Amino acid sequence: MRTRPVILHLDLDAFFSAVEQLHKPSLRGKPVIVGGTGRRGVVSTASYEARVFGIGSAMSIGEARRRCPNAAYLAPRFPAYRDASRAVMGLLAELSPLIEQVSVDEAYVDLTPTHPDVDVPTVTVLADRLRARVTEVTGLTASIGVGTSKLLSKIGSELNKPDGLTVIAPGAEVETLAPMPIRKLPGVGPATQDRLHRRGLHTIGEVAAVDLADLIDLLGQAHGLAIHQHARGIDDRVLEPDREAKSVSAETTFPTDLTDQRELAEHARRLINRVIVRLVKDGATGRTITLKIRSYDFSTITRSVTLDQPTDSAAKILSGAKQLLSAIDTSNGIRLLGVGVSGLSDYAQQDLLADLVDPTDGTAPAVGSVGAVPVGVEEGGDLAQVAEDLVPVGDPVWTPGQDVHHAERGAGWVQGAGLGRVTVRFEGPHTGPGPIATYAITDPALSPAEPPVW
Ligand code: TTP
Ligand code: MG
Repeated sequence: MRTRPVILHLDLDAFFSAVEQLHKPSLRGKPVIVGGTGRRGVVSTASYEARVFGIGSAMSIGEARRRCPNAAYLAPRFPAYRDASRAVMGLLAELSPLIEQVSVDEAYVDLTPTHPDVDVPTVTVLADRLRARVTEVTGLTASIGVGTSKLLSKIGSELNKPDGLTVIAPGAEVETLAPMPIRKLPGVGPATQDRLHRRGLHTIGEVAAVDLADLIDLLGQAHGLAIHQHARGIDDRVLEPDREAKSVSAETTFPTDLTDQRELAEHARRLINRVIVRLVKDGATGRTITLKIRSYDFSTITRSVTLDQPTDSAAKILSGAKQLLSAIDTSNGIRLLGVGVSGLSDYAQQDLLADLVDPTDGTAPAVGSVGAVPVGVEEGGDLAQVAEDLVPVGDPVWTPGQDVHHAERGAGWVQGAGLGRVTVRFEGPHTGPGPIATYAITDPALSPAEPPVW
C-alpha cells in the first residue's frame, strides 16, 4: 500500500464537444452534441450545456434531438481530438515516464520515479500547475484526482468535474469511499451491483463491512477479493504503460438474409464506423482486420488481412473488409456480418487518423476518406480496384462540423447542408463568433480543410 499521494488521474472535460466549442466560438456556452448524425447515430458526448437536458454518451441522437432540438449536432472530427489528446499526453510525459493512457482523454501518472516524496501540499501545487498547462497548451479544461492508488485518483478526478482538482490525503481513503455507491468501484457493473443490492449492500462502506468469505461466496474468489480490498481503500494495482493488445469488433444480424455484395459492403461500412469510434476512444490502432460471416445455414467463417502498418483509418479498414467480402460467395444469403480490428497498439505511437468516418452513416464516403492504400494484404484480390471503390462519385458530401476553406473568405466550418446547398460559418479558435454564408455544394471555391490549430 502506497503511503504518499503519487498516483494522478487526469480526464478532460466533455472532451469532443469541448474541442468543438474551442474551434467554433459561436458554439461556446451553447449545447453541443457530437455523434453520429445519421438516423441511427448515437451521442459520443454532450457539452455541459446539453447535459442539463439529460443528454449523455450512448443516447440515441433521435432521443437527444427530442430533448434538445436547438443544440448543435456535429459529426466527430477525430484528427482534431487526436491532436489535443497528444498535446495533453505530452504534458503528462514531462511529469513522469510512468503513464498509462486509458482512453483518448484519460490517463494515470505515477509520480514515484520523479517525485517520490510528494505530500498533499506539494502534489496540489504540481497538479494545479498541470491543469493550468493543459489549458494554456490546448485551450481545454481537465479534471484531476490524486491519491495513493489508481482507485482513489480516478474517484478524485470525478469528484470535482469539470475543471477541478481533488487530492485525497493518505489515510482518508476509507472515509472518502464509504458513502459512495458501489458502482464507483472498478469491476462493479450492472450484474455485480444487482447482486450486492439484493444483499442490501448499496454503499462502498456497507461492502467494506462484509466478511471476505461472504463476498467470495457472493462474487467468486478473484472478484470477491478485489472488491473486498477496494472497498477498504486497498489498491496496489500498478500502472500498465503498454496496455495489452486487444481487439475491437462490431457485428449485426440482418432481419432477412442478404445476398447483395454492395448492400453487405454498406453494412460493413456502418460496422466499421462503430469500430473506429471505439478505437479512437481507447486511443488504439490495429493491424489485422477480420470479417465474420454467418450464412443462411448458420455456418460461420472468419477471414483476415493484416496491414503493414497499424491503422485506425476508416478507409483502410473498409478497403480491407471489402476485399475480404468480395472473395466470399454470398449468393445463398448471409444472416450475420461482423468486422473486427485486432493487434491493437499504443495510440501515441501511431499515425494521425487519415480519414473521417462517414458521419451520415449513409451510402456516401466521407469527404476526405478517399485514396485508401491498403498495404501488405495477405490474401488475394485487386487492391487498385478496392481503392477505386472508395472514391466518391457524384457531388461532394459536406458534414455538419466539418472544417472547410473558402478561396476568398478563408477558414470556416459546415453548419449544415441539404438540398444542394451548404451553409458555412467563418470563424476559428482565435476569432469572435463569425458570419455565415450559403453556397452550392459544388461551389469550386469551397474545399475540405484540416482542423484549425489552437
Ligand atoms: P469521457 O471522458 O467518458 O467523457 P467526456 O470527456 O465527454 O465528459 P466528462 O467531462 O464527463 O469526462 O469520454 C471521452 C470522449 O470519448 C468523449 O468526449 C467522447 C468519447 N466517447 C464516445 O465516443 N462514446 C462514449 O460512449 C463515451 C463514454 C465517450
Ligand atoms: Mg472526459
